[in-house]
Amino acid sequence: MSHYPFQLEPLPYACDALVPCLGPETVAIHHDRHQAAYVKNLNKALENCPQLHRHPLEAFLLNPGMIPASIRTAVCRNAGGVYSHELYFDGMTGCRKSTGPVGRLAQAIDRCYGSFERFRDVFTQTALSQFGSGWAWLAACPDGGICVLSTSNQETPLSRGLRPVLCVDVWEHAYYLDHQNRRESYLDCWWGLVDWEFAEENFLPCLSTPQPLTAPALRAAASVSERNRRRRHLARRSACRGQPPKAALGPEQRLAKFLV
Ligand code: MN3
Repeated sequence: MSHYPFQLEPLPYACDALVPCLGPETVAIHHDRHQAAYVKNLNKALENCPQLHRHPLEAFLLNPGMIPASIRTAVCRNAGGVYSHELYFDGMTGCRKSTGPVGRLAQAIDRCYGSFERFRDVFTQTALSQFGSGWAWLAACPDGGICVLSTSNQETPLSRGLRPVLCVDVWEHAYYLDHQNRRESYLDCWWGLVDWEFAEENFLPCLSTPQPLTAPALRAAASVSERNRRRRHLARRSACRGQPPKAALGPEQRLAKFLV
């Protein structure tokens, strides 16, 4: 998640890779318009504050007190938007098949919730009961366990000292074109897209990073997640080989297709 100026991370799959759960129009608008706007507005908010330019994204969310009061709200909202959307898009499988929880995360789910079915039920209910715009999260707790929570707007679990492992966007823009107001229908098919290997990659560093979260620990975790992302994108690109080459279209071309 690097540092200023932040870039719009490309989608790790073609924008039609999540069909039928999420159509290409939903994914293209969500990534190329919504996520892009958070990146742009975050850079704009930080523009005249060079002392913040070396910090990773997570640092703003973990320690908002270091941001001058005049830009704190803008930085936190937009940094939260960038952070959450990267985790959300990376957390879906695209061309690969979703497997179900794996490794240490699968063990933690069983230990904390008794079974995957029970965990899924708690997570779904949490996502459904988030009133208005927000997110549902699977997060790692300081005691090595996991928990499920929802947040409003662009707040992330980092502000509560929890490490995000997986998230789902329940703002209506994430699903309205495909599911209208039926959030339950969106969540139901989202479970079939979850990339559990990605979630496990996020969870493992939480078990070894010293708690409570500190800026150096976060920086180390951020560089691990950056390396993981690069590796994952390469793996996905090769998994998607042979699929229609829609990912080759740039954002503006993709949107032009839908918005004529
Ligand atoms: Mn969104």
